[in-house]
Amino acid sequence: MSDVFPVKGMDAVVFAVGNARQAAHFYSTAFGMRRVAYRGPETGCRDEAAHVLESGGVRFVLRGPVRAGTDLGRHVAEHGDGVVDLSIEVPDVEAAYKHAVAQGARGLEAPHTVEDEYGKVVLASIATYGETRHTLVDRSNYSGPYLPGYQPAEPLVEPPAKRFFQAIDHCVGNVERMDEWVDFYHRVMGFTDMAEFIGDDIATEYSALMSKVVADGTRKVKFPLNEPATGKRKSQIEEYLEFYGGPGVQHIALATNDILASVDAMRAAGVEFLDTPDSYYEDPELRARIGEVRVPVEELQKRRILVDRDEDGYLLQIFTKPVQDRPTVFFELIERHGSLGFGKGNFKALFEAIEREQARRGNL
Ligand code: TYF
Ligand code: FE
Repeated sequence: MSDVFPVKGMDAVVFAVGNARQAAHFYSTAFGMRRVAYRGPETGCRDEAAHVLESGGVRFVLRGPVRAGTDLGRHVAEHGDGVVDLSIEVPDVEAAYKHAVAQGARGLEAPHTVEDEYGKVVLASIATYGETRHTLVDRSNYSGPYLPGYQPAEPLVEPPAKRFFQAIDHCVGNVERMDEWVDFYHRVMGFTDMAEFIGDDIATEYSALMSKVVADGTRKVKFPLNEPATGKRKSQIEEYLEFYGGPGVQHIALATNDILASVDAMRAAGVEFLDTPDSYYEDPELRARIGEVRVPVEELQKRRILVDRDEDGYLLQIFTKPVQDRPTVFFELIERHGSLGFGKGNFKALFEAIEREQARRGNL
């Protein structure tokens, strides 16, 4: 069967923020990322400043308005800091865009080529949930640090000797109607369901949400989609939708090969992670289910790292608290050892931790 929408992987996560310089500093110091490119008034871009940061194969672009009256500024005023674009690298932008639009996607920018001294990039954009978009990128004929118009830039601080993460594992959207967007990714991108989903039963038991995961055929691009459900208390997804002002990206999961070292370094730099009670680690049922992992459970417990196992292997994961004032975007660190799941066995502990934070904010 031929893939109707071949993808190479995630190209970038593009954030709209109130102050790109300070955000770039945060992701440099607290996430160990290296600044590689910049565009702004100094390079002839009059309305915004944008810093491009990398960690292995992860690329973040932080865009902030530098003057009044811009649409970017309006976006930040409405949603707070958030993700505006989950860019996807594709081998053929023209074909991908054509397929997407024929399948009912709303086209935002038709395919076009941009070039500078480093070569050519083909770009097109389609709309997804809320005000989020997917830019489709073909950079196979480009050698610059990001896109034409961006100039190479020095790191903002000396990057750590060992990076904290090296790939985007998955990008999660909070939406009002999950099945509508699951269907969108099926139709528009030819994505298929991954096994794991949270049905109504689990949803009402400990947290009011439903979730399904769609992914491309190679499983390089994975998009879980969450919908609020009516439970005993206010859904964490409802809280997001209220404070973000509609659907948007909830969390970005970053793949690491040393979650212990990364958590230690990020905590030392001031990143706050969700707490997990000691009872989680002392539960004999968990101990039995988890079996042997690469470190003693005490090392995980010390850091509040969660562990889950399925038929394919295990995974270690931990979640930050929201990284801006609004209770919206957060991050996950994930270290996979065979497991292709999303930590289903941790949903109860995780959702209870999220609900404790919701309660602290007075939103439960
Ligand atoms: O991406 C996932 O599915 C996991 C679990 O609000 C999860 O990281 C699901 C919903 C949620 C937070 C985490
Ligand atoms: Fe996740």
